[in-house]
Amino acid sequence: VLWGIHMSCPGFHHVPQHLRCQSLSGAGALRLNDYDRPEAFNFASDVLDHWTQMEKEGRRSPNPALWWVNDQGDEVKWSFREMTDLTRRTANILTQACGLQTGDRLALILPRVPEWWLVSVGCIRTGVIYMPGTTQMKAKDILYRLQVSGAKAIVTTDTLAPEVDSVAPECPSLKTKLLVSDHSREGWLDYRSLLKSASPDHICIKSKTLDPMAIFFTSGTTGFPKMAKHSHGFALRSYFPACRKLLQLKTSDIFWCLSDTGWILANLGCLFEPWTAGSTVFAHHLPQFDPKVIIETLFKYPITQCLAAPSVYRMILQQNFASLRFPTLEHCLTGGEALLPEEQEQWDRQTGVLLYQAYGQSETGIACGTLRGMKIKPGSMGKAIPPFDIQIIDDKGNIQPPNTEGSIGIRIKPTRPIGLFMYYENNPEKTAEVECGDFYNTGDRATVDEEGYFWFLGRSDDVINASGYRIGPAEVENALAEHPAVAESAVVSSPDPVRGEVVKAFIVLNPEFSCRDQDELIKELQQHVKSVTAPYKYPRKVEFVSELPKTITGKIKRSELRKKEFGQK
Ligand code: BCO
Repeated sequence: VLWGIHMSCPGFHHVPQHLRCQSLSGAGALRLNDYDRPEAFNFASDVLDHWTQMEKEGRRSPNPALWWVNDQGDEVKWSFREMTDLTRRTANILTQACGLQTGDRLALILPRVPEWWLVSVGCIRTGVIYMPGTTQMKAKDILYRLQVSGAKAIVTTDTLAPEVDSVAPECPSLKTKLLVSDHSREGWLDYRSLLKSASPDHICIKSKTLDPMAIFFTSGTTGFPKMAKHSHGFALRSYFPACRKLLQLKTSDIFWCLSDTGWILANLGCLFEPWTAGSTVFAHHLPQFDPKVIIETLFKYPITQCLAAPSVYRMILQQNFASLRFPTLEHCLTGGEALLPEEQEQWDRQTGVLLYQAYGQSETGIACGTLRGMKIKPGSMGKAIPPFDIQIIDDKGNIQPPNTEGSIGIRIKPTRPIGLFMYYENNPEKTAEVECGDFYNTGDRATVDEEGYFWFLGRSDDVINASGYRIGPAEVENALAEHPAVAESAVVSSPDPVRGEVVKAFIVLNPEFSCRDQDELIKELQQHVKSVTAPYKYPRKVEFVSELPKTITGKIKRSELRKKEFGQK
């Protein structure tokens, strides 16, 4: 198995002299200010290998770089030296066994297994553009991603391999299927065997900061998810002093980010933020979400900081445990959906730990937040984090005064800040659509107060944010349309005490289904959606209606339905 590999750690590639810094205070070897734009940067060689060198020189505590556990009592603890070794081996697998080159795309669909870290960093070493995706995806979701991206390779486990095989013939670009498993499968390369025999010698690419690194799929109101493309600068942003203040991580910290590996939040919380600071990344396999397991884990392991979606904290609070005083927990951060002030206060009361909020999207990473130690205003998502200049704008890009509702805009002119997505791949129309004057328009509505704190209000379009998932209504409506009972549907967001918001479907039935038992039919439709697309999108609420509200041109008025759900006029 992986963790039995002997370490050899060959020649270490030094951090470029111009980026070196004498005093190391929690961050790695780069010395930058918030607005620097170094020409070259690579997270693997500039950050990971830096900490490996620190370990070798005895200048970092013996805490592991990655500490992974599962429900069966298995544990993996890898040092930075081991991470360097294993990710270099992985880089060689990608370029040699898989035949991939810099700029090729790889779909990375792995659960929280140690190999997720190895393949992500292996891609960064080689310049292969990785595209994380949730393991909840079904064959159709995977097919779309492989086709639209022209991916040359996919990495996944036994669970999804049959789904991939069912669509692979329709993906002419797909040349390599890499399996992370203890078993082999016909037509697939066996990652674990290859890792054992791969060479640990690899020379990291010299990536420019603005060279592409990763693609995150992100949902919109219409059509299929867009490809938000990020440069290596996305990882560099974790290095900027303002970003370091968000968590103030130290090498002794043990940081647990609970996000699914398919989301940008996991890239930040499981890779860039903690490792830039030389901290330990803690990970629990958690194949099925269970708040009790999270509570037990926070009691059992010396975790000092935690990052999760508000729904996770909410679900923990709703467990009614006798005590939530976790012995080592010092700092908690949340983001991905709105959090109510009373929930923030309840977390503080029950755990004795403040819950800080941040805000971001797949396009932005963490854009604003309440930095550790900064005054918390319950319900606010904090202040802009440089180099992002965030303003509330109107639909022409004019900056609005404090306490005026508008869209959250991130300044992109005259200079697009490091860390913001580059563009939507193959989609100049959508890229242009989100440009508004001098700003990138996030599509999220908010106000800002006189002290610069942002207050989230909701989406300006029909996109649904259910328990931290961004869901396009059309994706759910298309899935429903495949069921014979559905004549037409409109999908909107609806308030929910546990998940903040959930997906609700208003459905007009085909006449032959109108006398079916309604509860049974709802379950069947929900099951149907779960079977044809990633189940997190399924409508948790369903209402059968005789007709849908429409404009005179026949367009469904989702906003009318949504307003009704939220008790607005
Ligand atoms: O609730 P149900 O049981 O009816 O259905 C659940 C699952 O049981 C089911 N499911 C999951 N995997 C399945 C499956 N069914 C069939 N096959 C599978 N392979 O489907 C439903 C999934 O819904 P869920 O994931 O919302 O539910 P769950 O398991 O209760 O998880 C709760 C949360 C809170 C852990 C989950 O919703 C979550 O992880 N939310 C956070 C998402 C997140 O990380 N967002 C951040 C995005 S990045 C960002 O916002 C930018 C910030 C900088």
